[in-house]
Amino acid sequence: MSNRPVALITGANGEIGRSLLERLHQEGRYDLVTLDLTPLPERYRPLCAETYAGNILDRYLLDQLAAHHQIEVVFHLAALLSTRGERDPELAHQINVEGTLHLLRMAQQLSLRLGRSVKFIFPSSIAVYGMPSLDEKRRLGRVREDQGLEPITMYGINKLYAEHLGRYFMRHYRALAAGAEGAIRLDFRGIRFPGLISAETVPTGGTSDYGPEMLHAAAQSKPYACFVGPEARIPFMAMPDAVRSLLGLLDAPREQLTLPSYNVGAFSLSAAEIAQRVKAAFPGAEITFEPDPARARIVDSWPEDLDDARARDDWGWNAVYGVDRAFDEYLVPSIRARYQR
Ligand code: AKB
Repeated sequence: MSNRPVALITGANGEIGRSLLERLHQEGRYDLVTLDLTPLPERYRPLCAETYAGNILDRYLLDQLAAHHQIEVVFHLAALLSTRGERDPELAHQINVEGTLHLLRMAQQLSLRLGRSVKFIFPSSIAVYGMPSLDEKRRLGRVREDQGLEPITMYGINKLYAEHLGRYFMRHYRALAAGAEGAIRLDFRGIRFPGLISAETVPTGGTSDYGPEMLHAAAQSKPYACFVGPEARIPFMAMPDAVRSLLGLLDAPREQLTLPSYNVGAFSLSAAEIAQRVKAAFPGAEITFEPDPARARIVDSWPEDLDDARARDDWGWNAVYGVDRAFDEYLVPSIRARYQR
């Protein structure tokens, strides 16, 4: 172990986790410690100072982690996504809420021990929003952080509550305890992501998965039946931008941050528009629409687009990958290369 500060990444084996690990390793600012239910694949282990396979609900394991590593930054990525969460809502609650509570408690204790605030970076989601109807979804268009917060999925409810928990730990934790005023508290920073599309991995358990699934299926010459209708529209973002946004928020001076959780936007597409782009890149692609009413309803409840003015103003957020660049320079060439290997 070097004398660099330590960053803990939970859910490191997931889509965001793997990309973030690679990027943080390239930057070399932190010793990386990871925690995931499943062991990290061999190729990622050399990037880390230490890897742990275990459950975020295991408080003893978290205590061990905190005792052995001087963690200064936590990227808490572990979560059960929206489709999996609807199949097992109680498990979603345990992982997304109780698990987050354990990590927040650990980060708070570490902040006291270090004598400075541990940064807690939390990916939230468009799932925190709930549009009551398609008319309202169209009327609202790009939603601000304070609009339409009536999520219809367990996952969305969990993420919204976890944002509040983070705000509570940062500003009000144990307000009645002696010496609470002026006590050191963790530094919570949340990001509400659109559906993410990576060229490297196919997501599992989400409801925005039809975007990446369509693309990865076409690149492998597999037919794809899309589980939402052609008109379904939500915002998406390319994975490199998602990682950039996490690091941008991490580095923002605390005094410039005016919200506990920020929208970040890149582009908005209907399922038909994704299919069109996929077919243009892979002319043999066989894409059909066979909507699953329950999953389609979830997508309809999410906003068409995100208003990310606050992130732009407060910490200079700006997506590098607009829709053309995302498809032409990142997704299509990388996915093509990936399946030709
Ligand atoms: C999901 O589909 O559950 C996630 C999300 C939008 O947060 N990708």
